[in-house]
Formats: sequence, C-alpha cells, structure tokens
Amino acid sequence: MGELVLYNYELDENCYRVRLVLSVLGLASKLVAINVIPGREQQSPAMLALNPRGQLPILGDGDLVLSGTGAITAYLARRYDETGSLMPIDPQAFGQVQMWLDFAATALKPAYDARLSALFGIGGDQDALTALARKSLRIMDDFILRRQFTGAEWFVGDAVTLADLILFPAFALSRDYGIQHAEFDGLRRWSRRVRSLPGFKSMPGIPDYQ
Ligand SMILES: N[C@@H](CCC(=O)N[C@@H](CS)C(=O)NCC(=O)O)C(=O)O
Repeated sequence: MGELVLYNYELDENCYRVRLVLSVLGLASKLVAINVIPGREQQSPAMLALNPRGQLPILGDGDLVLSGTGAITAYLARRYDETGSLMPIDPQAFGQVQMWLDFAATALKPAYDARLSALFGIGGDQDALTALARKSLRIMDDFILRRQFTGAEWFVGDAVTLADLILFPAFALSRDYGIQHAEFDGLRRWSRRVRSLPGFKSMPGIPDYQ
C-alpha cells in the first residue's frame, strides 16, 4: 500500500465524506490543506495537473490519483474493506448502495449548494435550494422510518454501507443552511447509529449533541 494523500478543504462536505470513510476504515492518510475559499488553490496549475476539473476531493494512493467523492470512496471501500460490507459484493445490495450514491450526487446537490450559499454566499438562491434539500431529506426520512419499523437500522441490508456514510453529511450539516433535525425522526435515530460507529469522525458544523 502506498501513502494515502487527501487534498482536503476542512469545511467542504465532500472532503468530509472521504475523511469519514478513511476513518471508519481505520486508514491513516496525509491531509494536504488546500485553500479553496478564498484562495481558489484547487485551480492552481499543480492541482489542475491532478484533477483538470479543478475540484476537491482528490486522493493519491501511491501512483494512483482519483478525484470525485463517489469514485474515491468506492475505491477505498473495495480496496481496503476486508469484510466487503461497505461496498457489498451481493448484486442486489450493490445496486441498492449505488442507488443511494446516485441520490447523494444528484438529489442532495441542492443541500450541498444551500450550505455553500448560507456559509459563503455562493451556490445560488438559498431559499430555493433549501426547499429542494428539504424534499430530498424527506425522501430519506420516509425511507429510513419505514425500515426502522421493520427493525432495520441502515439504508441497505443489516450493516453499515457506503450509502450511510455518503448520505450522512447532508443531514448532519443541515443546520448550517437552516433545516432543523427535529423535522426528521427517522434520520435523527439513524444518525445516532452512524455517530456510534467505530472510527466515526465529525467536522465543524456537526455538533456533538444529538
Ligand atoms: N462532484 C464532485 C464535486 C466536488 C466539489 O464540488 N468540490 C468542491 C470542494 S470545495 C470544489 O472543489 N469547489 C471548487 C470549484 O468547483 O471550483 C465530487 O463529488 O467530488
């Protein structure tokens, strides 16, 4: 195994997703701090050489360089999760995890942008984005509540998967853009389970109480 290097912006939700997966997997990594706001260092020639899209997160593992939250976390799960449970081998569970990863990248994009708008004044119309984010969190809440009624605790199967780790930050950080956790009983219960995982790691904006 080469050295894992994460090009990281501490306040970014997607960088946090990678830090969380690394931590739950018990992997040590070198964090290289990139000044995104206000420095726009992710657009520097050195960073564009690693990711021509000029975005974080970027992960180096020896000679391998990956960018994009989904690709990085899927790689880490497949490469380093010896139990194979974070990214299940079983085709049905694999498909269900992929469905939630797609949901995180698409339906939860407004939540990402609403937070950028609330914290940094970029990303678009905060009210419109917050309304879309609430709709997506409601879909997640309805889904997990129905599962909790049957005794299940996780989004897919009977153990934590990448789906839970990738969905978690959008809910955990929702107060940053004005959505209170009291609106979502199922997600509150589920997020306590995520927080109790061995290796769980928090970030600024996620309070310790729950
Ligand atoms: N789809 C990408 C989105 C990454 C993203 O939006 N990264 C932010 C982190 S702060 C970024 O680099 N923003 C700066 C920019 O887009 O110029 C992913 O999932 O990794």
